[in-house]
Amino acid sequence: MNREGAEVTTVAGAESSDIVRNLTRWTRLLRYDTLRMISNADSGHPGGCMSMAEILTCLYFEVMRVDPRRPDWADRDRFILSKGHGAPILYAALARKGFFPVEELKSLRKIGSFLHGHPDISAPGVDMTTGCLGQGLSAGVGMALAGRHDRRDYRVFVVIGCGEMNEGQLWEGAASASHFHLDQITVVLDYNKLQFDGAVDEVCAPGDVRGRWQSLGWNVLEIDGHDIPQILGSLRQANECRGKPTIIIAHTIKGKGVDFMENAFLWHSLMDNGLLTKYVERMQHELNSDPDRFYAQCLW
Ligand SMILES: Cc1ncc(C[n+]2csc(CCOP(=O)(O)OP(=O)(O)O)c2C)c(N)n1
Ligand SMILES: [Mg+2]
Repeated sequence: MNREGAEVTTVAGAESSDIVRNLTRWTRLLRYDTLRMISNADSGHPGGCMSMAEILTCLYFEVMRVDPRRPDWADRDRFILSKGHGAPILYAALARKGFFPVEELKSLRKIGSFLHGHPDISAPGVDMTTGCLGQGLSAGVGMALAGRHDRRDYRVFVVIGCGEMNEGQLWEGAASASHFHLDQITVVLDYNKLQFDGAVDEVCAPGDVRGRWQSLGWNVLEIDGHDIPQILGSLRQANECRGKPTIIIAHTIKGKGVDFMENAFLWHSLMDNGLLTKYVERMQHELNSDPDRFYAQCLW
């Protein structure tokens, strides 16, 4: 049973293939929304959005307890996109979940829009303003301590990037989450091995990533971050872990799903909008001609 009294679905088994198929569809749509938004805004960070598409889909469409009609609901699970430059795919997930109309996605980075280049709490469903790397986990620790104080059972999910591990404040948050036994915190590391201007190992090597978190007392899980059953399984394991926070080291590919973007660090930011716009048009055409009418009804 889950916290709302409903039967918990298991990762393996007949019914789970429906769940996986459904989540795969949402992931594809979020990728489309994100690329379209960035192409429309002529600005943004596509590579790091593509690498966490499956992770965000699983969180918003299967795991997190949220209610789009009540974005300020006190018992909602909290989500912090600590790698705030990945905002477009968070906005796509929030819009598709129903926090605001999908039409709003057109306003990314436009004057007057609440869809800023980096997440801001003025957007419905955004729990924390981010963009300055390294701060999200500290904010998550505060939220988890507040939940404990108020005797609420919400969970706190934080997505961090691998270049973000260069930020000292991240490790202050990691140490305090463990010190206070905040088992309601789950961090997902989008470990795509690239950051802004090259490979993380060349810019400033993070060292033994698993060992660093373990040494601070964290429960450490390691998965393929594009494998939906593995993501679901690890998130459920994290929810069941008691006495310590969990980090899921999700091995991913920057730019995943877009041939010219995969593992190309220059696509951290928008490299060539002509190329991206053509790709989005092709993607739109493919989704439109998909036998699954689901996509045709969702395009914008
Ligand atoms: C404190 C701070 N320093 C520098 C930046 C500029 N910056 C934006 S994204 C980025 C690279 C982040 O790499 P990573 O965490 O691996 O993100 P991903 O590969 O998932 O996009 C940098 C250095 C920033 N946003 N905040
Ligand atoms: Mg990275």
